[in-house]
Amino acid sequence: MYQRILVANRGEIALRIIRACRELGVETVAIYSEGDRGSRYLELADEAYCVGPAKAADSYLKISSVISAAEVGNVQAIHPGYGFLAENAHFNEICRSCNIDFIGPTPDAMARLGDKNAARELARQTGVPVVPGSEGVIANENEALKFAHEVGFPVLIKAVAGGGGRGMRVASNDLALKSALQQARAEAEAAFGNGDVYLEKYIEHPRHVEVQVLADHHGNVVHLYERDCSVQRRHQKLIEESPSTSISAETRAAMCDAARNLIRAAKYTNAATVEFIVDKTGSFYFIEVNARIQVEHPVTEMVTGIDLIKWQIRVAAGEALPWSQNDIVQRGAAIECRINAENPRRNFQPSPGKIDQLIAPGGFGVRFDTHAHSGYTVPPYYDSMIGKLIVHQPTRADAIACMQRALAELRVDGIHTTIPIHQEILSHSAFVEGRIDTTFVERTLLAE
Ligand code: MV4
Repeated sequence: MYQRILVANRGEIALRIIRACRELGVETVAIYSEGDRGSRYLELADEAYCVGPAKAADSYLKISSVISAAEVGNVQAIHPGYGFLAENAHFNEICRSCNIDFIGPTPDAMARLGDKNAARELARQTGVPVVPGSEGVIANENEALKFAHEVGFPVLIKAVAGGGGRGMRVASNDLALKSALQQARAEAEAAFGNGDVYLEKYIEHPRHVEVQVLADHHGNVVHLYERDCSVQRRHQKLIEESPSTSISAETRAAMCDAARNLIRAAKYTNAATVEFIVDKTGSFYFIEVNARIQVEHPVTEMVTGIDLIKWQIRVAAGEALPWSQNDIVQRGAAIECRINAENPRRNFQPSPGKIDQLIAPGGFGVRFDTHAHSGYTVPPYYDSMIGKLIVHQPTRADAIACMQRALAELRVDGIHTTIPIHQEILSHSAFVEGRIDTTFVERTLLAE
């Protein structure tokens, strides 16, 4: 096991990783930007180094500064968390060339799955269902039109380098497809430095269901069931839960199996999330692989009883996973609400500033992962998520009641938060009955 690792992140996930390390007896080196100076969780690390100004591009994203902190801190490994450098294959490569383990997949496996088109091709070869799509990158307008006429409109243009909905365009006829193709190319080129796009049949009103997988360096690959992340707004997830209400037991088994096979075929190690969309008929299609720990990992931890962060670290250090697939059970129901410093009444406008008072909820089945506290100032420079409220109960109905009780207990004074929208969603009949797809929030709640 490692003696000392660097946590290349901030906020709640940095704190989450520091906590796991403390329990493993691993020392931690934290990094912070000038925008996070004095953050209380930094005191829980054994050391903390400033890596630059508040702007992420000059600090958390600056590879030379992060590596310098790792060298000075004399660490054996780096945990990247999510966001920032977590899926940067170049950073991953540099860590290894400096003799520092990157706690995540190899740069090869990361790059193999980071190219959406290559990942889709691998899925196809592995027998994992994929949305009907173009054979690789679209060369020109005629090829796009030809594909659209084959599978029928609407079609979706996706960037090879894309993700999280960026560089995506829906088109419903020839004329729209021609202009959408140009727009998508330009947007992808600007955002990712790669204008390559491919086409898929557009699945309307999809549900978003993803499978957590863990793989070690000894050939063991297990899935930890699914999370349903359909409650989202503009590709920003609001609520995640496990199990999903969108799939049958048969679909669950097939989807989890498919995810496991894909990760094995990719020769991938560490934690991965295999993302699917599920259509109205219950058919599922592979979308992409997220080669990092995800924000919503706690719901999986609650239903499986497995600490994903600890296992990421152990697997990176060469330990073997101790379970066969049958040992992993999905017990009860877990729900997570992302608490963001945003004003849902003002189009989710960011609401940074000082939290005058924060009172955390507690009690049976309640977990609150946050770095925030009374007197904490939410900086304006980063993601607006200030915490995650997670509940675990025997049934989904119990979990909903527990979350409503916990949300009512949670007090965050001084800034606006997404607490009211969560209360609205949890009491909405469509959510309670599990009738939710990715259009639910924008269609139902924000329409008034
Ligand atoms: C799709 C789709 C419909 N049809 N692909 C959005 C983010 C990216 N990871 C994949 N996404 C989608 N791909 C086809 N062929 C609809 C979405 C989509 C979506 C997916 C997951 C979660 C939320 C979403 C919201 C809108 C659209």
